[in-house]
Amino acid sequence: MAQIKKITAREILDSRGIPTIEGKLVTANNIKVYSQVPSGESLGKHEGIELRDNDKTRHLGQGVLKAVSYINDSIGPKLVGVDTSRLEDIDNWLLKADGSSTYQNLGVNTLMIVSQLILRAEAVDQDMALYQYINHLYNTKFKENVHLAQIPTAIYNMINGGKHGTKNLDFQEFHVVTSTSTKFSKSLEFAVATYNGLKNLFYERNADVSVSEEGGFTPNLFTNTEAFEIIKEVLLSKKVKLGVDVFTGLDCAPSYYFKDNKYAIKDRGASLNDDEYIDFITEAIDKYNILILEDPLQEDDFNNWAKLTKQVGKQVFVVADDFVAGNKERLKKAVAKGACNAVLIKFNQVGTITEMLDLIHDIKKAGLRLIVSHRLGETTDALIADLAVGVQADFVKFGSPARGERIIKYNRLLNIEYKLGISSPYKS
Ligand code: 2PG
Ligand code: MG
Repeated sequence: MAQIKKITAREILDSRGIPTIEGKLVTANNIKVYSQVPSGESLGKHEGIELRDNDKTRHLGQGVLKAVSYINDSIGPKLVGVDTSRLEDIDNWLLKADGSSTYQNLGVNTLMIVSQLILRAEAVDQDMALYQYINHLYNTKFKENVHLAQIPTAIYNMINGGKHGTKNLDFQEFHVVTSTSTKFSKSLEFAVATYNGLKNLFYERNADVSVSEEGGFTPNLFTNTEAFEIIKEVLLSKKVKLGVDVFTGLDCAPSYYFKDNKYAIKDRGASLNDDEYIDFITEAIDKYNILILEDPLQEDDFNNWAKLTKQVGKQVFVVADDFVAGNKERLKKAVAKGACNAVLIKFNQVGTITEMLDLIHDIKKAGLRLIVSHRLGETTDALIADLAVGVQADFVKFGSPARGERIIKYNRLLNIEYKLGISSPYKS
C-alpha cells in the first residue's frame, strides 16, 4: 500500500528546447518517482489539447507554468492520502476535473503527467518492473492473458521531410523496418548500419547530412522518390532480401501538402487528385517494399482511407495516426468502414493512462495492429518502451537510432529483451 504524500511538478525543456512538464511523486512509504511528458509537432486536428501559457514574453508563449501550478497548488494537494493502486479512480477524477472532451481546461499534458506518476509509483510499490506492472494492469482490467513474449518490431526513422524536415521533401518520415521475426537487438544493429550507410552515401555525393529533431537525415533531395531510391540503394548494399528480411515505411502526414483539395507532391508537376495520388502511393508500395504506410491520406477522408485499405491492406499496414488521433469515436468509425488495419498511439493524444489502455484494448479487439509511438518533442523518459512491451504492441516507432532522447527508449528495449531472456548481453 502506497499513499500519496506529495505530487509536485516543474517546467523543463523537451528535446526541441520547448517547455514541458516533469512531475515527482513521493509516497508515505518513501517511494519517489519522476516522469516527463512529450509533445508533438505535427498535431492531428482531433487530438487532445495541451495547456500552454500563451505568455508571449516567455518561450514564445509555449511555457507550461499554468499547468505546473495546477499540479502543485490544486491537483497534488487534493490527492494527498490517496492510494496509488487507484489509478483508474484517479484518472476518472482528473477527467471530471477537466470536464471537457478535448482536455482544453486542464490540458492533456497536465493530466497525463499525474497519471504517469501514479502508474510508476504503484509499479515500484508492487516491486515490479514497469512493463510487468503495465502487463498485470492490462490483463487484470480486461481479463486478458497477454504474455510478455516479445519485443515489438521497431520502425526506424531514416529521412525526414514535411513539418519535421527542411521543407524540401513532402512526406514526413521515411523508415526502415526489419521483418517481424527479427530479434530486436539484431534489428537495432541493422538500423544503425543502415543509418551510417546513408550518412556515408550522402557524404560521397556531397549532400547535406544534417538531421531532424527525430534524428532522421534532412538531405538536400527534392523528391520523395529520390529519398526512397537512396534508402533502397543502401539496403541493397547489405546482405538482405528486400521485401523479405527488410522493408521500408512511410509517415506521409499529408496535412503538410494537402492543399485546395489536392495532394501537391514534388514528384509530379501538377497537384494530384485523390485517384492519381492513390495510384502514386500504390506504385511506391511495390517499388520500395513499403510495409508501414502511416497517414497516407488526409485525416477526414474516411472513404478514400477505406478504398486504399481494401486495395493494399493485405500487403501493407495502413496505419492511422492523425486519422484516429486517440479518439474512440473516430476509431469506431474507422473500424466500421474498414478504413485502416493498424493504429498508432502516442502520449498527449489522450489524457490518462487508463484511457490509453482502453484505447489499446479497443484497437486489439478490433483486430488491428498496434504501434506505440514517440513524439517529435521528446524527453528522456522511456515509459513508452515499457508500455509497448507491457501491452505487447506489434510495433514501436521511436525515431532514428541516434539522439539521446530516442536512444534511451531503444536502450530500454534492449534491457527488457535481456530481462525477458530473449537475448544475452554477452553474445550478439
Ligand atoms: C508522428 C509523430 C512522431 P508528432 O506524426 O507520427 O513521429 O510526430 O510528434 O509531431 O505528432
Ligand atoms: Mg504520424
